[in-house]
Amino acid sequence: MIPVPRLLLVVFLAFAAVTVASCAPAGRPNIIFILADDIGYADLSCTGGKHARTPALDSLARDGIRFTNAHSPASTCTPTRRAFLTGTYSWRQRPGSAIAPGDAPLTIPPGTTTVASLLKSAGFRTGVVGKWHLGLGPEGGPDWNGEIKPGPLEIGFDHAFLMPATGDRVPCVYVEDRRVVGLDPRDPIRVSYREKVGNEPTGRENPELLRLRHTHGHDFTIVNGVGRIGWMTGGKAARWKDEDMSDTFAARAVSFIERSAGGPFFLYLATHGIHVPRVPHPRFAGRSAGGTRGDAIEELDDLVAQVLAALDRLKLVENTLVIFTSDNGGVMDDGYEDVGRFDYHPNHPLRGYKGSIWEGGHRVPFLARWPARVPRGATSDALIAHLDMAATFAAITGASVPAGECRDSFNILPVMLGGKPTVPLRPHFVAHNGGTDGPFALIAGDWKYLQVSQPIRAADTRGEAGAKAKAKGKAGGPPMLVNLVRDLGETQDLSGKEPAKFAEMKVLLEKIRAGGQ
Ligand SMILES: [Ca+2]
Repeated sequence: MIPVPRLLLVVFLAFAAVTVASCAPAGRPNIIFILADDIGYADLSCTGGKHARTPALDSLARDGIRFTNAHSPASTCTPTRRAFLTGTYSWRQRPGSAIAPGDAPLTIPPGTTTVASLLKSAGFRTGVVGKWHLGLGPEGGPDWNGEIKPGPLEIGFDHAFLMPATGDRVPCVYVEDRRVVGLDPRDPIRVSYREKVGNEPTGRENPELLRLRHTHGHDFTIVNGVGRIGWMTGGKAARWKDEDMSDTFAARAVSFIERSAGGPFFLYLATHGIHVPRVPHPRFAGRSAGGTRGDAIEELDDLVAQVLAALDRLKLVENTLVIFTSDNGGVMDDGYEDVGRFDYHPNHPLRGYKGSIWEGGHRVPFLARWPARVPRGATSDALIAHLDMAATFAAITGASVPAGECRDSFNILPVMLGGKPTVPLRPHFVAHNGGTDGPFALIAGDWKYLQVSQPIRAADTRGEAGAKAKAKGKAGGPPMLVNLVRDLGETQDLSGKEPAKFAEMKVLLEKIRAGGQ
């Protein structure tokens, strides 16, 4: 039996907890930011896709707002993720804006303001689950067999469950907080991106051992029957199974939500779906109308469904902001024979793919559901970017952004809540494909200036069948000016017809690149 003084204390604390909860600002939601990988503009049913069914994602669009002019900060993975977390273009930051190797050191220095550190300072419990690809550890790279530090826990996250880099890069293990999960110390991990380590088979030397063949690259160490980029040895007990990865991330996300249900919490859920290698769980194999790539989309939708079901079960739907978007545009063949049918364009009606400064490289689906505040079934053509989450989340939660930090982030909350401001909240957006020195493109108002025109990659041309994008363009071709309102497919260069606008956009891009807004 509980002694009376302790019983009184328990009753008081329970009352205090209820009082605090009921006094919390009504506008302070939990926030879940789901960043899918390589999902294109037309890959969801609710954005016009016919090659996969996405009922969970469609429900977000139906019950929230769908943006049609949202942009990933780059058209490749690492720079987009860094820009999202820091609210600053990746090309402004050291050590440059390349795609990080799997053994790179942490690319966001501790002390940098991030979306996570902002929300943590506002009293949120913060977690990241899924693909990291921002480097880990100190200069020289992480110690996979020891404490992996610095990492997400040093830049604002309370908890992390990660794939360190990408599914096609070694090491093929998960990291929880600062340790490799399930590592047997008698079988230490060694990783190299310079030379072969250990004597395990590689895709190049032993292609007969592959269950998924590569189309280019991806012929280093074979893990789980798939050739990867980079060499690894050891850590056998810790290695992931590709087909279980989506369910693993879903379970870890749900577990974090359950543990944080007292709120408020922030979850950055970075899916592996649908990056290569696409190896969906057997329950999705052959299920879609779009081959293996379509199956991977349906698996991704199922991951989102598991998260939404947990919110429903925990009665957190009403005051949780759930955002779904992609880290760059869609791509078909990205190195493995895991595509299936080619009779659709993942970014229709946009031109180009992942890795391009055409709209197909960076204009992506963007859905936001928050029943307490965001109107149901709304659409918005306001220009927004993942960079804007820092300022927007700060506005929602009352967190204050330190001076000089998150400098490319605009508060887009008014348009997320259904408003239609007469002056754009984000006046412009600079697209790039990942290189620190460009090429860049600038969107401002109806116009887009491209520093160079780029080709449609030969490997992707089969995916063009359903698209109208047939513009001419050569690698390193001359700068272009297009009108996105009249010509979303970027087929007509108006630089000759609109020389004043062309010059104005060129100068504005130079100004922003030099540090201005
Ligand atoms: Ca990506």
